[in-house]
Amino acid sequence: MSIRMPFFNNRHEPIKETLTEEIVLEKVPEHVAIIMDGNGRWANRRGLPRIAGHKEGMEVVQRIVRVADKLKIKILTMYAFSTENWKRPKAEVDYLMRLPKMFLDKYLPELIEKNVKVNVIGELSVLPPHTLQAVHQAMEKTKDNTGLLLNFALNYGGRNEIVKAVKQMVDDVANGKVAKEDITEELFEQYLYTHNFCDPDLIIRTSGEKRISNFLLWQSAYSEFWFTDVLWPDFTEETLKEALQDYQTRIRRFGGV
Ligand code: V07
Repeated sequence: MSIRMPFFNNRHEPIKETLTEEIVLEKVPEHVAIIMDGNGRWANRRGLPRIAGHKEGMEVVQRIVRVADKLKIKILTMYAFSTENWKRPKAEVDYLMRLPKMFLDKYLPELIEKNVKVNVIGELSVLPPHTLQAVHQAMEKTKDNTGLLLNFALNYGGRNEIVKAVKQMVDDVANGKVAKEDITEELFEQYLYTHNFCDPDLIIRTSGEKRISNFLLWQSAYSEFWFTDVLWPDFTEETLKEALQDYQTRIRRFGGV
């Protein structure tokens, strides 16, 4: 028998008119990854500076963490900052680099209370020290938590990740730790940031763009994709459930029949 959950709006009232379908809890994807696009556009439309969109986007992250926790999603990976984002105006980059600490100052106690484990993937060595410190502290404080794995991609690029893995593997071949004959897909994966977790089952991208944009390139080989025109700051529990419902209607074949 399967447990079903009705849809709720932001006021926790069941939604009757628009969404009558339900979510089968046993078929909720284990790993959901999200490209949180459209924060700047959201702000522009309101005549606000772009950073106001990023701030609102940060609030939405926590709202979606609560839903993911409730639905027993195991891993939630959020694309917070790409290796391309350094090209943005310096003031915007400076603001973005303060968001991890802002988020953690505000929400780390709640994450700890919810048994959430915080993790960060990406090229972290070049981040400002204040950003690194906040992130390291959160990872340390939640390292033994066994609930939702909340994974932020920070200064992450898929090609960069693969090149980094290749270099490390070449080193290991040179120093005799690995024999060329032993290189397989399974071994290669051990060199990626994501070596501890399963590939994303579902990748969501907001704001109308339908591209992967250097996110989880290796890991998305068999992922389902779901795109929406909804801008990230407008993304709600209902939007996530719409994505999950669509996911549950798809037959996943992993290339077989
Ligand atoms: C950022 C808010 C979400 C929309 C996308 C861009 C702006 C949360 C974090 C974060 C990162 C690491 C961490 C805890 C929180 C974050 C950046 C941007 C750079 F350990 N939101 N958010 N980091 N945005």
